[in-house]
Amino acid sequence: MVVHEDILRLQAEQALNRLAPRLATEFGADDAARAVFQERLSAEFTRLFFCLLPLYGDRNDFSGRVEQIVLTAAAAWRERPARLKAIDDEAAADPPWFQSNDEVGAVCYVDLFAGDLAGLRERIGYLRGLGITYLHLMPLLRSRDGENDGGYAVSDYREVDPRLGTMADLAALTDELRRAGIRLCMDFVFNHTADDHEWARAARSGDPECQGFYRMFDDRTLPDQYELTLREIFPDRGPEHFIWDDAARKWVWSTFYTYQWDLNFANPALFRRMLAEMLFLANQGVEILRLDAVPFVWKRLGTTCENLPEAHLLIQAFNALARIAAPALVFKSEAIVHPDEVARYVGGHEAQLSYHPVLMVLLWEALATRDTALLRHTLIKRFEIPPGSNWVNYIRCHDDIGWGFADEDADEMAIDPIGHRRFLNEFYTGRFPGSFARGLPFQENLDTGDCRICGMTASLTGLEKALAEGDGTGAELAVRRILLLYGVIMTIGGLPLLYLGDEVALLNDDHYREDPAKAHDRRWVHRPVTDWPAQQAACGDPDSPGGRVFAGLRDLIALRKSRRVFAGRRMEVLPLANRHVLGYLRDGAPGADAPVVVLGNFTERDQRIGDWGLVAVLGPGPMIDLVGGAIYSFGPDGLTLAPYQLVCLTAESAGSTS
Ligand code: OTU
Repeated sequence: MVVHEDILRLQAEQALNRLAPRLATEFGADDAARAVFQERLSAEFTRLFFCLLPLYGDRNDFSGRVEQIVLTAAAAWRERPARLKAIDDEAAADPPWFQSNDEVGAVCYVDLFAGDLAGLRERIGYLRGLGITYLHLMPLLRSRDGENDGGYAVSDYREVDPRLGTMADLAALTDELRRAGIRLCMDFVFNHTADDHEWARAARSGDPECQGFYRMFDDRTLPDQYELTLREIFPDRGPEHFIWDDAARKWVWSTFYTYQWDLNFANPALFRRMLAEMLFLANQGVEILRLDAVPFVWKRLGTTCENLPEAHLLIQAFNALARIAAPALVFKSEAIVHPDEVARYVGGHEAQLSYHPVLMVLLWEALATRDTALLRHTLIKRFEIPPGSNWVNYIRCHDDIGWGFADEDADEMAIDPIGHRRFLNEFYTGRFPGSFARGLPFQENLDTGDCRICGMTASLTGLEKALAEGDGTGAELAVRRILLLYGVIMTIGGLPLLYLGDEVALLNDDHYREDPAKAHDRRWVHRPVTDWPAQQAACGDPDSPGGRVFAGLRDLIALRKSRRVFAGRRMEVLPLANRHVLGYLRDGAPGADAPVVVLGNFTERDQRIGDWGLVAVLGPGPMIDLVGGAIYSFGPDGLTLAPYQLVCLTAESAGSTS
């Protein structure tokens, strides 16, 4: 039966009308709050309804479920503190804040970076000094004892890990950060909870309601059928995605570690409960939620259970509800999957921000191969995303690097994707002859030879090896590699995200091996503890590699902030004849600053660029490099870049404007 869209719209309208008396009761005498809520609800309701309908519309209690979901949002809006309602009013700005060149992100674990939330407050000055405006604190909610996947096994969404502080401390921190011009980003780990979350504990002791929050099975019939089409996520664990729970006497779906139990979003009651948790976090003052593991949140038999259309509807529904009850809230999707799939989560109605994993991996790829061809090809194909959204560009994060470029992109460049990934793994584990990298393999699959890479930026760019060998030239090249990679993400368009520790070139840290809760997971090698006295010494020492990186990075951040041409993501890859050099043009919007051409040399040799096309872009006169301050002229020999040099060229006459 084809149901005409008009009829569905009518149904949505009727559902909205039925809500009015319920909202009147919910808000009581608070007419002002009700009026604002009602207005936003009217604006978003049809969109919300059309997301929920395919998810839950086949249930005969559908309209009651919709009503409960909206009432949950209304309750959260009533509880939203006035100071946050004030920032909600700024949320509709066009262009949105996250497209500004003023924005620079940073990410860390609270305990590793600053001990606890009180310690973090003391580091706000440090972050400000670097120019940070967006701070992602990795999981800081209460998580299970022992192994907890770095906090990605959440035991309670409403309680901060007691070792770090309290929820009140967190809320106060968001205010203090905001006063310092920094927005707080937190993870919303919503694909799974820890196996000791109160719902999981209740499910274990037989509570049918809580059992319905997870994906639990009496026997292997369905699990065996699902397994036929699922992909291995953590190959070290083997191919299984289900764990037998003796207390519940059921098989429980767990995509990641066995103690991370996947939530069942096919159950609208669970959707509503997670909505309440999400809005609770927003009401603490968190402005950006990183949607952890988004591809996995919906499952359907006979599929890979990744990136299903329903996963998108789910996020769109959450987005619509955020627009209604916490408009300042922005989503960042964490989809580390095929680039086509990554892009599908991005947009004003879904996730306004998204990690850009393919840029990250191809920067590393270009560094290993000294060839920017695949990087350029991919950027031309894949940099574009809808208006109202932005990329979050990064070099490293707390996870491993998996070589997630598209096979078809590689094929188009006559590169064998499988062989190429094998080479990259060999290179970054330091096994490839002549490699400068000192990474570790992660989740090596002995059947396929596939693996991913762990390591700090400084260890992957050659600093660890150079220092161990007393090789001064090698250390210098490593520093330049770090600044080249960060220079690209500061200037290419999108919001750059600094992995804290990289700003002083911290190396791999082997201490995790001594902790039985961490020893099995090599990602801990790139999660070092910040040693503040050492860090401060490094920052102040312009001759140490850490000090060089710190000063260089601070200058790059200042450069980004000084020119509006680095806002947004209008970017054109230049077809330079020299494949060792990545070049792109930033020309901003009409009326913005003068155009800038960025050129980056991905090799340890001088590289000459003879493309006269550059003259057409920048004019025939002298050019100034905004990074080093030198004046360049395009002579008969073109221009020459030093090893790993990054320049931002603009016509000299435009050099002094801002
Ligand atoms: C995320 O990563 C987190 O970043 C990890 O630290 C967690 O372990 C994991 O979720 C579970 O919470 O597989 O190797 O496409 O690739 O979500 C990292 C998304 C991961 C997944 C990603 C996941």
